[in-house]
Amino acid sequence: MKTIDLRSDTVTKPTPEMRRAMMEAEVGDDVYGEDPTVNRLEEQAADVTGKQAALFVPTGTMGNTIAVKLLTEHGQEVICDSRAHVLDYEMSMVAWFSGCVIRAIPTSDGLLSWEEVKRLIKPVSPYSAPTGLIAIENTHNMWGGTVYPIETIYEICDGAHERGLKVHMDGARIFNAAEATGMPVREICAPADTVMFCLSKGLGAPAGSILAGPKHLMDKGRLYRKRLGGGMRQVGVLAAACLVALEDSPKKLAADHANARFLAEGLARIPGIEPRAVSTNIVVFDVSGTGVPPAALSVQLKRRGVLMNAINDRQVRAVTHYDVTREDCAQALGAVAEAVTEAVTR
Ligand code: TLP
Repeated sequence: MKTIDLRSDTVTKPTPEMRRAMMEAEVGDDVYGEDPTVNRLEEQAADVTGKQAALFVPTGTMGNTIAVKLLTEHGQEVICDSRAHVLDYEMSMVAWFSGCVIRAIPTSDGLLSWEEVKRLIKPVSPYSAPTGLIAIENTHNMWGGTVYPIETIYEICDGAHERGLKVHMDGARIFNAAEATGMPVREICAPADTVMFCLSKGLGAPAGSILAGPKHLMDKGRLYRKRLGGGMRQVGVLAAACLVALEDSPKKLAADHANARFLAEGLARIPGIEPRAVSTNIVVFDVSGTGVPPAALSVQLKRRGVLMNAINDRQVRAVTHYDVTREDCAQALGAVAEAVTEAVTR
């Protein structure tokens, strides 16, 4: 039985083209800046984001960690939404590596507004930690792949810059935002000081992310990357797959988005299940109305060859990607309906 893995788009396997490129990659020692394939990837990533320079990092977490370090001083506050990846899933690296605390804003969709941010900005004073940075997540993972309207990004960035603050965009899935809005990536992240995006999620590379921003910051970021253990030597073998991902994969995202909508429509027909509106490739759905706890549902689905993660005590997340087809999604819907009915009638 084929396992239908909807736990995340991180599970995508490299395509035959990526594997071929990996095998043929020209490599050198990237710590000396001598890996031609990494250098090419960094140039293309700078171009696609419209930033002066880019840095190839092993993970999105390392990209965010370096960005926060570059844009803050020890003892400052970082404003983000209360379910941000930097807050909930990065093992307190904001505190651990940058010595900052987070000021979280509760939202109903993961998207901050300048009105909310403005109220929480703190000046230097003898009491409070001054605000240094605003981190925005686009698309927003745990709220179901929600997308920032471009006006909101400008309002936040312009407002922050007027006050001498920086903005980092956690754009792990910025290509999904580009697909959803029809805007080029470079326009979406233009007003942010730095942007991180992942090649290892919907774009399908086996590993690798990019941090992009001003050249002087990326030069400094290279040192932080080494300090964090991210000097990866002949890593052109990975960069080669990332170049293919950058070139080939964005055009596949429309199908992922359509599959996510199909999943959500089907889930909405199952009594007791309430999916959030879908904008990209992530479906977050509330199962509390079924009486089946999310973790139990996840176990039941696994027995039926379908993998989805419970993300809290009410919600389950399903993420579409190029390794799941429309038929797989239909089968996954059948498995959810069956698991719920079985639990209810037992
Ligand atoms: N997200 C993963 C898990 O860590 C939750 C997933 O399965 O979705 N920013 C955002 C918005 C992310 O969703 C992720 C990974 C990261 C950063 C970190 O990327 P990696 O896993 O490469 O460190």
